[in-house]
Amino acid sequence: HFTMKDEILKRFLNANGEPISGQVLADELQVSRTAIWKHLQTLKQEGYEFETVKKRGYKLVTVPDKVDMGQLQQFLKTTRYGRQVHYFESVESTQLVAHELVREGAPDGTVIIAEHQTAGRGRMMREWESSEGKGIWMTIIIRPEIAPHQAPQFTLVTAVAVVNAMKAMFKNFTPEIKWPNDILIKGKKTTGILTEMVAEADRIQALLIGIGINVNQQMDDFPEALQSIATSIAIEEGEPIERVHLVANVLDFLEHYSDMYVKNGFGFIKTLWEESSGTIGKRVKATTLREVVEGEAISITENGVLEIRQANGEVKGIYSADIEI
Ligand code: BT5
Repeated sequence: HFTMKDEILKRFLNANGEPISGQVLADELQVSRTAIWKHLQTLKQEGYEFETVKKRGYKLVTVPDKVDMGQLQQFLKTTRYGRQVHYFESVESTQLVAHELVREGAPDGTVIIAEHQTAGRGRMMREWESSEGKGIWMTIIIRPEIAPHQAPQFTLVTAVAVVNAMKAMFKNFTPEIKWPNDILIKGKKTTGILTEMVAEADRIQALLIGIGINVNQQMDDFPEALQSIATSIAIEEGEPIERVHLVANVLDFLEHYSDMYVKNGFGFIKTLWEESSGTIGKRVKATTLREVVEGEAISITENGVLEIRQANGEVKGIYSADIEI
């Protein structure tokens, strides 16, 4: 939640390195100077550094590379998404925290974000490698007015939001969506999406959209088993990235697209999805829980189902699978 400390931080960030008087802050925020000083001590413990400027107050000289509430509010343009943030240095999985918060009634757009996950997970309880401070490991709780069977479409809505946020920010590579939940750069995975749902028979209570984005890893930060299949934005862009900008952009796009989706249906998402798809037109092998389907990926349907034309001409619709291209 947005606290007094966040408000103080926001003012220092907005001041662009100019000093702010402790007395002015105290007057404006209607607290004592001691209270201001205590909040500054807490911020120091979090890695922010201040200098005292004689007769003029304090100035912010070092901002840690963190995706905390105070910094995020600087860049957000959303009305709901990311307006409530639960920030952690380390958690098992932001999905688990999100499930708890859903039970407690967390509002639409609540974000859980962690610098490090000790038990990050992918689909079907696979492991998701979430190295400390290098990626974006977050879950967004959303409460859209849709039927449970529409939930898988939100994986595609999210993929389009992430891919377009990346395209708006980075010029040295072109990210592609791999159906259903990956974003690849030059064929290597940079983002995975995990959509979970809490629902009654006919009504969604909440979707828990987990997004893992490799941002500032170098190749040797990845475990060996991932080095041939994973990459990060910094590797592909050629320079380190301020994660908080990307988080804000992803949330902006996601709020916009999910609102449009709820209002107007899947049609325009499908168009955006096709624009960034690295799957359509390719020969693929889809492994579902029941079977293996091989052929050409020809389209996604209005429901987000992937259609594959097999060698015998028969077209099969795939609802969920692992895809090899
Ligand atoms: C996914 O699963 O791609 C969904 C990943 C979702 C992660 C986010 S992080 C925030 C939130 N909290 C969580 O605990 N999870 C979500 P899937 O399609 O099943 O892919 C999993 C496979 O990707 C693994 O079996 C590995 O092969 C590979 N993998 C694991 N970590 C990776 C990484 N950091 N980068 C690229 N590939 C990875």
